Amino acid sequence: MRTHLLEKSLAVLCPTGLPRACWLTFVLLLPLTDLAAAPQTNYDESLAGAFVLPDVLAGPDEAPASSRQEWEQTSRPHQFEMLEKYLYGRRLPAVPVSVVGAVERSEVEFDGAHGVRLQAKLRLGTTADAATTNVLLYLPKTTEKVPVFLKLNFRGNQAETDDTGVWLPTGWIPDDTGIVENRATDASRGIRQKRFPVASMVGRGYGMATAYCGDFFPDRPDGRPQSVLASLDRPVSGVLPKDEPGAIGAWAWGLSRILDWLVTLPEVDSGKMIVVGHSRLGKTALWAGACDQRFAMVVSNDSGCGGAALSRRNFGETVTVITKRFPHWFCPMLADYAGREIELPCDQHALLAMAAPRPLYVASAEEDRWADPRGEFLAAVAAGRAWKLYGLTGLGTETMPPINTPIGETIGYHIRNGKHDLLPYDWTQFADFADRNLLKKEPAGATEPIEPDARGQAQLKAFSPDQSSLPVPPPHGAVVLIGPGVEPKFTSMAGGPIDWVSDQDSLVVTRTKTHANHIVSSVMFEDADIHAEFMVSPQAHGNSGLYVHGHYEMQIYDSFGVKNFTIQDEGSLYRFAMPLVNAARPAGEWQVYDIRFIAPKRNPDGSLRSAGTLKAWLNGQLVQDGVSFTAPRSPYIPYKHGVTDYLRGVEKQLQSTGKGPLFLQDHGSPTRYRNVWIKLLD
Ligand code: GTR
Repeated sequence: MRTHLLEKSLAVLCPTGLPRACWLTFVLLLPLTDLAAAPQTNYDESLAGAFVLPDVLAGPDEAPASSRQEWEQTSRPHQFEMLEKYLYGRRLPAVPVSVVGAVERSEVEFDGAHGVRLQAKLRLGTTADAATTNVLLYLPKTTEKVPVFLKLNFRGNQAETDDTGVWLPTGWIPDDTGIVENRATDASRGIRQKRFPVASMVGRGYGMATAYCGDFFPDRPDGRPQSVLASLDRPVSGVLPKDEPGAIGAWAWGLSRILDWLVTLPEVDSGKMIVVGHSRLGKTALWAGACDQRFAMVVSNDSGCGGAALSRRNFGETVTVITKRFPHWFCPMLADYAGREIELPCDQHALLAMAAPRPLYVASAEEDRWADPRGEFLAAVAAGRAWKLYGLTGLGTETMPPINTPIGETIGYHIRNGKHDLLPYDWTQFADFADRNLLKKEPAGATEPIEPDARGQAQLKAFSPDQSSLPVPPPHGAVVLIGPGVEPKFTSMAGGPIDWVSDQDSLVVTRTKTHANHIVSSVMFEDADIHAEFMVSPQAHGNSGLYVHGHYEMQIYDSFGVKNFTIQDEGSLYRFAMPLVNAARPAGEWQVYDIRFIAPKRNPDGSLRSAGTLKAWLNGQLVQDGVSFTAPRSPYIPYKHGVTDYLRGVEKQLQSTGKGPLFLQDHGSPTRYRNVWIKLLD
């Protein structure tokens, strides 16, 4: 068994594919890193240390489970017990959950899509001092039962959305924007809404539920007396038992109590409830999924130390640091292992293995080194043995994937570019994974047409692009017009090769005096979602633009900070529609447009069938909200100014088929473009 164990760990330690013998020598020659002596946070992969992981399949007699029965009856309970004893404290008992007053139900509209909002105040227990929590739930409008994502939040439900109908919490919340002297005000509405993309998730058929973690345990070292633990008759002061649960135990218990209520709702598919959490609440989601197997899928986002990341790796946050800074999160026993991680009888792969055989998703972020992305990936690799007992493939690889490349079968994983955060990109991957694993269907991209509505019209999914972190990876099915390693899919105005300057992954406008050296996409489309990242130059006002079909120009201009902005500033549909806000960034910074363009439609006799519309986001803000038009709107058009034979042909084709190109405009300024992609909607 020893050899087997060592080999297993080596597989975890050397995912780069070096010959095993070479790693064996390496491991045997290297003394185990003395983590206690590590003076500072280590971010050097070569100093992360070598270690042997405890056998995740081991039962109390150390024999590993060799079947799912042995796992369920012996090894899983043993591994669970160790996680209780050394990390999270004993699982708290269930209590009866009741609704205080009535459930509030309201119809809501987001981005043109209809949904339902439910709010309920839940009483947790029957005693006079029983705690309460406010649950916020959004559901799609459908007669079918829906799967629901449930997550706790950090700043109250009002912070997760700008929906003014959401109840303001009254309890203690850490100070933040709009949270004044630890109390929520209206100004805190929506401060964390990017972490809870209701419109797009509800548009995909998922319910979205949330509650404030502080309802169960205020997140501070002295929060215990105000926590649910008091009403559950647990000690809240003095020397605590070593295996006494802390905030993570209380938060996980809270998730289960919310689940008790959610599964009673007729709109909800009780067998498809997904627990998700970010950071400390990602650790919590994993522990909730371990404690409560009614959660059908478990999602950890950037959960790091004490979450998905292996504690034996000396990289980023350590047990020493976390138990000092956050003594209230874990049970007191964990602090005894500060600097002695190597002696912990279990490691975090055991926490991940608790989700088996259910689908598990682990997400990391490239710049979130504190959470140790590689340690999270390696834990997912090592946990895979539990799924294997069910004949299931976990990640299906031991090689860490490149940035923004989701992988895995029953265990999903991605490492996104950017920082420690929960972003729409992460949510898209969770929903794609849930589509495949829970709903057993191929994911429909967020902008794909969906089923025809009652009038037989194809409806489009709600449009709310992710502009949170640049560059934004092209979604499934997008055609990349400018991108790394891609030959630009543009021609000159004459239909020949372009002369714009290629610089790394970007293209820079080659200026002409006549301002007519535009480039013309070789991809033609009728309706499309268009994504373009650009950087304006201070020269010639940074003037450029995205001419959709050559007739509608989303303006690019050096408009940063302009107060009295006009119909010619950045964000405008040039000389036709004002920007809703000035969202322009300074010259020299990368900016991003996402445009949903629906072309006007004509009958065969040329008469108008339906107007066109355009919706656009600039740098995370909506600048055009469905402006409609029936005829070309740009005063300068490439079919007139600087026209060529090639463009005469393009114009003819546009008239007969409704399909045209995207032009990137030369207006005398060396604007830089990168990561331009287009998703056809026709
Ligand atoms: C950090 C902590 C991490 C992580 C994070 C968060 O300060 O060190 O373990 O949980 O907080 O929850 O945002």
